[in-house]
Amino acid sequence: MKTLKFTLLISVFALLPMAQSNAQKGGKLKMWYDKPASNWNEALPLGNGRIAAMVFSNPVKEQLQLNESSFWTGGPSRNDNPDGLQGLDSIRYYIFKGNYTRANTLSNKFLTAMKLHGSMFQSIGNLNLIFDNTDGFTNYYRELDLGSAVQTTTYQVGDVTYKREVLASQPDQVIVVRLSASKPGQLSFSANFDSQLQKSSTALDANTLEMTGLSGSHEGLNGQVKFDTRAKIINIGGTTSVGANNIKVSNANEVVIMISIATNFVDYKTLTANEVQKCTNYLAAAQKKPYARILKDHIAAFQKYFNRVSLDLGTSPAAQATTNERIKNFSKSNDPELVSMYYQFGRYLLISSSQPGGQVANLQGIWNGSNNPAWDSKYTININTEMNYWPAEKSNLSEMHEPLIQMIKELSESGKETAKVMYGSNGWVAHHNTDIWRITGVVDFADAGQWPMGGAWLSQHLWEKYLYNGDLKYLESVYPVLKSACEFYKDFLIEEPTHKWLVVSPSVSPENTPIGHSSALVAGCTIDNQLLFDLFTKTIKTAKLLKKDAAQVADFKKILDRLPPMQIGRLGQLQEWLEDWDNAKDQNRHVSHLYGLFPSSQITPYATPQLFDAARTSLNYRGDVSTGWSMGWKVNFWARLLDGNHARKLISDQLTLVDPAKGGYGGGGGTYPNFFDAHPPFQIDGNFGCTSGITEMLLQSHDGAIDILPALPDDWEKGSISGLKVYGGFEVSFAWENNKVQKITIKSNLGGNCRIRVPNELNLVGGKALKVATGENSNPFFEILKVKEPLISADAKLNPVTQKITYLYDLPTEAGKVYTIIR
Ligand code: FUC
Repeated sequence: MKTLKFTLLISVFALLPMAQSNAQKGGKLKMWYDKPASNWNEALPLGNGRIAAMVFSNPVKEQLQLNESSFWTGGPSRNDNPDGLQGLDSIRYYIFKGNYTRANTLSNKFLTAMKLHGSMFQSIGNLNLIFDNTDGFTNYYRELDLGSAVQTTTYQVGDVTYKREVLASQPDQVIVVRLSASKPGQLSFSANFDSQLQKSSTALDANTLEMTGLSGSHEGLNGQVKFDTRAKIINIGGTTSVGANNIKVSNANEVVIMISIATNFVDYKTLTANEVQKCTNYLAAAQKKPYARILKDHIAAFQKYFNRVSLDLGTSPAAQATTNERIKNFSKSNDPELVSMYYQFGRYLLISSSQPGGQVANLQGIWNGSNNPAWDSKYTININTEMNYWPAEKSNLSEMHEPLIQMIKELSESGKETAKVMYGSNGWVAHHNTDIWRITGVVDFADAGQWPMGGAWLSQHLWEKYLYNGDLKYLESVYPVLKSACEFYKDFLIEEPTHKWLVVSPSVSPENTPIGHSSALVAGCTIDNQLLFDLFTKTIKTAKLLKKDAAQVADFKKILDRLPPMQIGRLGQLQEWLEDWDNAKDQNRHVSHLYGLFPSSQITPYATPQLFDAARTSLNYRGDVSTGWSMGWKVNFWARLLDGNHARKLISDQLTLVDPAKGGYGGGGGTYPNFFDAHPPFQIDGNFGCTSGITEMLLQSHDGAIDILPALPDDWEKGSISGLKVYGGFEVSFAWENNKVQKITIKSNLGGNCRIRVPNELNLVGGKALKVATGENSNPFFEILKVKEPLISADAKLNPVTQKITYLYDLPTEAGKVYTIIR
């Protein structure tokens, strides 16, 4: 098929690709490499929230490993153990008797799912482009520009320079590859699809490839998700011809390939969409637009979110090296710009893997090359899924939070039956895992899965979102979910014999067995009590704000009053369990009892100094180096403990290069060459956790004020950040020098008192003095939670909590106005 046209020829040569000069390599927001990816953890991720690609950028063979967010094994399913009620009383009996082993056996028998432990997120397959004329390529360069979400590769063969650009467009719902060369007629390659799950892979015509397939079966549940994927090859110059299951392009000047993917997924209960129709519709619409237009619209849609926040921590000569070298050198060099790029990479990943109306970012976001991924690449909701969304509101990506809010609503539907069938309770419950089918039963085994608190943790996001947007209509839409979560615990909580507190039983402190015990199963562990304190407090607040359910509020209040207080144990630590079982040698990656420190704000330096000190002691025992997500969490912890240097140390631990060839599972987490967090293996939560943690080092708003530079490490003495969001709807930008705040700009979206805490004295612009703050903050979004006084072991030795010198100011604001404060 000949398509050479004079006008198009002109446009091609106007865009002649050039080899990258040294000055063009890298840049503030560009990850770059001087070699093609030799494995998946070197390939670069693109995504539009629904479809995604890992791009390998090999001149000889380009590989785009493709994902679609609804392509999971199995189909609509549930996994409640119907025998739950038969075993519940005995399990509880044995727990209170201290026979945890017996309780564990019974729990596995009566409560753990009988068959289904969650479906797996799978790979669609690959689009492969096998090129002629690539022998002896030179001047190789590839980059991912985080500022535009475009991946580019350039290389030279002889006197011809080749260029590839790849993007995943949100407005046009296609992945687009543009190939060009500095001389006409130089592009010759063959293109094909492959997949382990394919049913067919054919060339429909000389310009269209199609592959269809079906998701895999797992745990006896047949795969029911069908996909259709098509690649449209639009060549300028040259010819195309059809092979067995491929298309051969010869001597083209330029080629644009549009890839469309669709499945039959409608929602977690329904698989009736026509994937072929959807796939062709996306493609037909995209094809009407020239590449330049698709590129422009893609960049605009991406930057609408991405450009809201910019971070500058300074630069250094270390920033000249390739990204993999920089990660390798990080602990030995001064490379603050790698931190700001890593920070923005987290925001880039959230925009690319979680878009309104789409699926929640899973354990690998939306990027998975395996059909049997670690932990099924599903949703672990005893920390990991929540962590994915920690940066959403604060780093001004509120829209990206929506898929999670939707998933919580759906879990509140499916979890109702679980509550009834397994525990005979009202309301809804979810345990420590879920998947695209919104299963809410107990997966794996009791020591990990018997945690009926996944819904309680997720529900915190519903209220948290409100603290940023102040939108009562939104709050009203999620109130039934909060109320129903409380109703579950109202029925499910039982009285523990010693103090007559109300506790959750059976449960576990996520994935941690007290040293010396043979089972993790317990009653009333600290994280459960903290989660319930938050859940009931926030639900009561919501009901009051919405003027609803006064009688229920009174009931909820009684429950709140009977929850256990936090306890400080004999080692001066925050107790992880109801009993003082903590062990100074316990270095488990989960630090669940510190949920109260972060993401919750029950433990703060100003309101609860004893608990603050105990949390710090616990964290010191736990140690620093761990899996990727655990280190990401610890960055947040140390930021909340106002220790910027320790938080900075954890960032350094996290930015330790992990060799992708090593594989396996383990505690030595870090970062792969493509910046993906290594659990290992790849798990995206560590990326998101660290982005949240860096924000927390620079800005916090949970402790009664907007705290600016609460945990600045000594070596970030100069910098600026703009566009962050805090409680009360404020948008905050500021710059600092010599570790002192120079200038703050605050946009008030909701009005109300703006209380700021800063490390040095400041004035309003124009010389007007700021009012020194007194008393409680009148802004209700900054209300400090009043937790019970802790119980403290007689053996505990507490350390003093010394406060840094800070200045506290009040600034009355009006909605829509911007305020500038200077030194
Ligand atoms: C829990 C964690 C693991 C991993 C997995 C997805 O089992 O303990 O470290 O994050 O979830």
